[in-house]
Amino acid sequence: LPVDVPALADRIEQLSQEWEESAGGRVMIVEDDEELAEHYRLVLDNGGLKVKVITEPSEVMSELAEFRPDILLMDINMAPYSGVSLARMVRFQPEWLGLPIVYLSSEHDRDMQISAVAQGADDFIEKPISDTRLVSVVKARCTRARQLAKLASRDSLTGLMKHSLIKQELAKEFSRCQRYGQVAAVAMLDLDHFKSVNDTYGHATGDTVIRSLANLLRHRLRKSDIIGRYGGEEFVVVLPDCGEAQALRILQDVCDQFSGIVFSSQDVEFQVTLSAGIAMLGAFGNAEAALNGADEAMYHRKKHGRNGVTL
Ligand code: GH3
Ligand code: MG
Ligand code: MG
Ligand code: MG
Repeated sequence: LPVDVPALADRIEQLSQEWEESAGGRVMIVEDDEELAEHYRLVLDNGGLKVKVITEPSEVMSELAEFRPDILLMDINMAPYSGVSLARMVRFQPEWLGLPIVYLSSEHDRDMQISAVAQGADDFIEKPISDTRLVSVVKARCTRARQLAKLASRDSLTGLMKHSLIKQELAKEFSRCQRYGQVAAVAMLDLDHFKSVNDTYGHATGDTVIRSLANLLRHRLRKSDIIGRYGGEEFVVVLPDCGEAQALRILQDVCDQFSGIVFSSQDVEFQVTLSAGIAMLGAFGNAEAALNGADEAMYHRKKHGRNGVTL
């Protein structure tokens, strides 16, 4: 087989970068043997992972919510508990449906191992396991879990953050502003008369328009700005370290540039405008209220002429 050496080198480079990204991966270990648990903790900690050891199985559910691991490593026999029923319990929560669960057990019976995995886990590692192998398996799974979570939080049409992630990021920015007394703005953007764009040119063309705005935002805004598709034809942007005048200038610029784009559908050319509302985070008691403020400002703009920005 011919081997494409440069491509292979690129791939190896990419893989080692992913490996680096797994640093700080979060591992929860449920193990009733305290000495063994401490050993795993040391090994994984030395591998650059953040580790939480649970020796009391009944605490797993509450600790999960607190620690939010990327992977759960579990013993099977923890009298009077069974790891299998614990895994089933974890899986019963929609929130933890995608959490990798790996058994780490000295159970040698193959049928037992297969049945244990079938009941809600991802894999079974038979003890003893070498330290290097443990670190490598856990890191690989952490990397994959993080990549999946990242993918799941992105909108498939535009690649922008989805509703849930943008709200999370806005809340983070809000507390940063409160803590350090910084200024930041949040803006809500909504396409004007978009229903008629769809009705006239079709949904596929409508999708192109939505993607164009996403691309414009990506190019026009700073790397540190947070951009999300809030809903169908609604976008939210968060501008850290940004005062009123600057926020107005940026959003007005986005508005102008967007209205200048000429779309075409079956040889008919058309343009689309947008309305935006801005709120300064510092003027509100919480992130949710600031977002409502931006929404109200946007509706104000809709009522007073569209194609522009209101603060
Ligand atoms: P306004 O200026 O008041 O915002 O009018 P509008 O027509 O834009 O507002 P409305 O909320 O009534 O309509 C939004 C439209 O956006 C309706 C829906 O079909 C369309 N839409 C939502 N999501 C998508 C999408 O993913 N793709 C396409 N093509 N259209 C979408
Ligand atoms: Mg045990
Ligand atoms: Mg709308
Ligand atoms: Mg609209």
